[in-house]
Amino acid sequence: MKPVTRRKFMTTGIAATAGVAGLAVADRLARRYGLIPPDGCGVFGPGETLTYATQRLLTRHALAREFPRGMISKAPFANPGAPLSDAFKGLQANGFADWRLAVDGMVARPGSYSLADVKDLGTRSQITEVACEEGWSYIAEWIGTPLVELLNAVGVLPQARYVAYFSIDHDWWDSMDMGDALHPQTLLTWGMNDGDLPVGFGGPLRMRVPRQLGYKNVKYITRLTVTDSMKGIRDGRGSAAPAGGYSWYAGI
Ligand SMILES: Nc1nc2c(c(=O)[nH]1)N[C@H]1C(S)=C(S)[C@@H](COP(=O)(O)O)O[C@H]1N2
Ligand SMILES: [Mo]
Repeated sequence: MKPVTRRKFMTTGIAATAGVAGLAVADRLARRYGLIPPDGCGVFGPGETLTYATQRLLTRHALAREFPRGMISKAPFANPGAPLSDAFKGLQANGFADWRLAVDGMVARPGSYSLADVKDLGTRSQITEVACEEGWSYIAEWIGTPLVELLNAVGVLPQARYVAYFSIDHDWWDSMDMGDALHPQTLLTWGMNDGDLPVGFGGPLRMRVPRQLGYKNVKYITRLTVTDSMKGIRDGRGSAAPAGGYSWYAGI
């Protein structure tokens, strides 16, 4: 008999249990391995926990698909969203020179980063797809600083489990687990298709987490919080999405 890896065992264990004994048991198993999404006790319940836990065990290190340059969309769609605030427009008026990204929570060195400070931490570009939950998508080149570089600079404490990120506008916010936060394709994005990131696409600074659906890709981010729990952060569900009927975990 071939030795079964621990991950394989856990994955097939969780999936098989779900079929045989129902989702509640899968939920208990996932809980044992700490694979519970922040809104896992809510309306999406054990179903979402199963999707999240199984995908995480199978795809922990997987890369989102990257495309050749020729596949970049000629007319990418900027989802307009609500109008931008006066606070945003004030910062835009002087070329975002005063834009700051605050980093707090479970970090050794909380700080406030200008766009130049972020860029100094490193650059990566990749050609990936934005896929909206409503069914449309486009491919673009995204240029930014891997989130992991910033997390290394601030020194994430070992008990951290999530990174929450907040927009200056639209009450939009979200969070991801450390697997996505430390993933090399997760970018604090400030460029697109060889130029600055246009405001319509979330400029000057947007989270790009290409392993998840469009709504996790929050535009106009001004704050990151590293935490071990979503309780006490906004509505406690880890994201603005659950209030609108979409799950916290949106892996693709
Ligand atoms: N601040 C903010 N971020 C946001 C949104 C928004 O309305 N405001 N819309 C989200 C949704 S639902 C999607 S699908 C993508 C759309 O990205 P795009 O405008 O680049 O197409 O941005 C996400 N990020
Ligand atoms: Mo969306």
